[in-house]
Amino acid sequence: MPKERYLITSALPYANGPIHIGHLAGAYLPADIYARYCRLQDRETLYICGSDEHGVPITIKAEKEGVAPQEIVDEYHTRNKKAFEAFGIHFDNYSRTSLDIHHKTAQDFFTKLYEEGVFKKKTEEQLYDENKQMFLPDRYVMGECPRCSYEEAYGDQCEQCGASLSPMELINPKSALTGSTPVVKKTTHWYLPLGDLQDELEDWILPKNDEWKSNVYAQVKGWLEQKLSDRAVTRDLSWGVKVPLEEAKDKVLYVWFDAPIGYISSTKEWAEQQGDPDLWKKYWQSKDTHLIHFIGKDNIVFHCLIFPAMLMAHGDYVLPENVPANEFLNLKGLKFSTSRNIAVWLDDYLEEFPPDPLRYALASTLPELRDTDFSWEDFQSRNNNELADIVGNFINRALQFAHKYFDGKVPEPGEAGEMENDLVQALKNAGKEIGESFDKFRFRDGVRAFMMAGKAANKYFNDKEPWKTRKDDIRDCATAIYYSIQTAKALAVYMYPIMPFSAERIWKMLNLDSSVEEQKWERAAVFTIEPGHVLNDPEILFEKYDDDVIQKQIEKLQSRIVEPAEEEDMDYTPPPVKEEISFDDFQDLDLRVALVKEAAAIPKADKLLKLQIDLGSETRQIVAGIAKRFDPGELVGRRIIVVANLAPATLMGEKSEGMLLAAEGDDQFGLLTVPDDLPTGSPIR
Ligand code: B3M
Ligand code: ZN
Repeated sequence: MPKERYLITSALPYANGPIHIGHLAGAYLPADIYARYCRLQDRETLYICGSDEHGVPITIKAEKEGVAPQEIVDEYHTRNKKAFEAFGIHFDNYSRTSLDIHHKTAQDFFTKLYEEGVFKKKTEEQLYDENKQMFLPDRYVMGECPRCSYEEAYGDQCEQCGASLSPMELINPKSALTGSTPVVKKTTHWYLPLGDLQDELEDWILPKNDEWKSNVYAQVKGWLEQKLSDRAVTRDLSWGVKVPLEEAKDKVLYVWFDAPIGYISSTKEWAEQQGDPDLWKKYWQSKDTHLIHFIGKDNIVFHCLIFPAMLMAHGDYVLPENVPANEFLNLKGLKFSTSRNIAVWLDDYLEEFPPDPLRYALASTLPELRDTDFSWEDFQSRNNNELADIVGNFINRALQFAHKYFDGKVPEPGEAGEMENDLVQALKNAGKEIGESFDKFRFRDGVRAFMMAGKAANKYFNDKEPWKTRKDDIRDCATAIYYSIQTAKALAVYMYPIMPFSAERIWKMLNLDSSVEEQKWERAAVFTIEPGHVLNDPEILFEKYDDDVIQKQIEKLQSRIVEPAEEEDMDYTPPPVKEEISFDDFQDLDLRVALVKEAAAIPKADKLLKLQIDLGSETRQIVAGIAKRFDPGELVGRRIIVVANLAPATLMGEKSEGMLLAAEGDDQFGLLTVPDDLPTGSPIR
């Protein structure tokens, strides 16, 4: 019988920042568990991913840092690839969308759809930032979501309700670059007519009620009910895959058009690495491939509607069989926020801890049907009370015993009794239950079933009391150790998808051939280790973490949170920059440091204060419109900055010889000042 073929993908993370545990819990850990499990089931398995290196998230980051987009993606591609590897996320290929092979694949895809007349070309009004002189697609514009009223929806998607949007739908749009209100301007784009594909999409999706997760199915059904509309797949930007049309050579493909094609180009790159460049076709162009996309919930619309619509319109490709999207993992009620640094970063974690305890803790709390919380306390208790006290303790005691009392060899067992039969049954059931759970994308249930097997093993060891039978029934003692060693092997196979590193360590301690990776799931509980087999020295499998170790992590997390000052800035619309002046014009201004000696109100002028200021060489009076902002007393003794050569004026009968400098936002106001040690009269240049 030919093997079943599985093509597994995880969302291509944007190469604009490091990976945090929210990402892992969404799209990577479940996919890796699934891929490892599929390999043990002897399925033909390919697990594909790569960096998403286009789109506005990349260019915004580059603009913020004042570097080229390529520099950003080079940095994070390398860094994220390494972190995934260290965490045991075992992709068959981790590609990147800036590669030629991807640009060509995406362009060919576009060209095929173009030639088949799939796209609609439309000239429509789009938002435009006059200050920056550019159109504002996607994340360049933010505003209120027309569906759920979330105030920070992006031009292409609302991350709160998941809806895919176009910038013109946003209520109260603001440029993400300048905060200004955009104007509208006409531009031409190519649209994917999702509306025309609605029936085909419904015929494909609606029967999936039983197979797809309820959170995914409900979202998709909701959008279908609202009717799909045309989506532009080209953009007026320069960073991205160039549109392969002469008349659109200044435009690029929408990142959500090219990125999912990245799954295909990553598979192509993999095929080339195998020395068989056509091998990718077997995966993508056979109708019997099980294509499974692992993603976070904010990517549902793209993977369940837009990409399938593209694949349908193209015609040569298999459609996803399932899209087991996860909800969000929060930090004890906080939403992960890269900008506010509310995150547990993967590379930080790996500097201090081994991968498996986090893999286990996350797998136990995956946001499979609703948002869940990660906490360091939960991490600690899962590690200490479950991994160390149950699984680790069992493996250690069994191996220690074999070393101390049976020469480090597997003893010859006596007859199996009820306890042995129960143990074997528990192991077989566990294999079945874990497997069925994984096959249904219920990873938490699978993890729980694994830990139940660990508990059964630990209980067996306790109930057998080999430390007693050693003295009065050595045969029964030998039976206990023989069964325990076989059980350790079974647990290694069952834990491998979740905790591959620890599984392989058990394998080594048991001194078994090859690796767990090479084993077969259904043979996990078959007792294959012969009496007399020599065991290696046991090691502690899971180290316990004390309160102070965990406390340190909690403090680290708290202390790094950045208050959202930047976000407040977003609401402020600065006035346009004035006309250019020459350097000489600037030089004509005489700005000086002055010390406020006296300050007083002016009768009948409730906005004005008069100040006596020391300019070093002279004392002057200036009148300033700051009475609503300051009490006169607060100003005395402050070192301010004044325009010293401004023509004098008379305000409310008071002479004013100069003007002080202040900054004014919406409600905020601040006097410009200088450090105290600057002498009065110092010029400012
Ligand atoms: N880079 C979005 C994200 O990281 C995107 C996924 C692409 S998958 C084709 O949320
Ligand atoms: Zn919304």
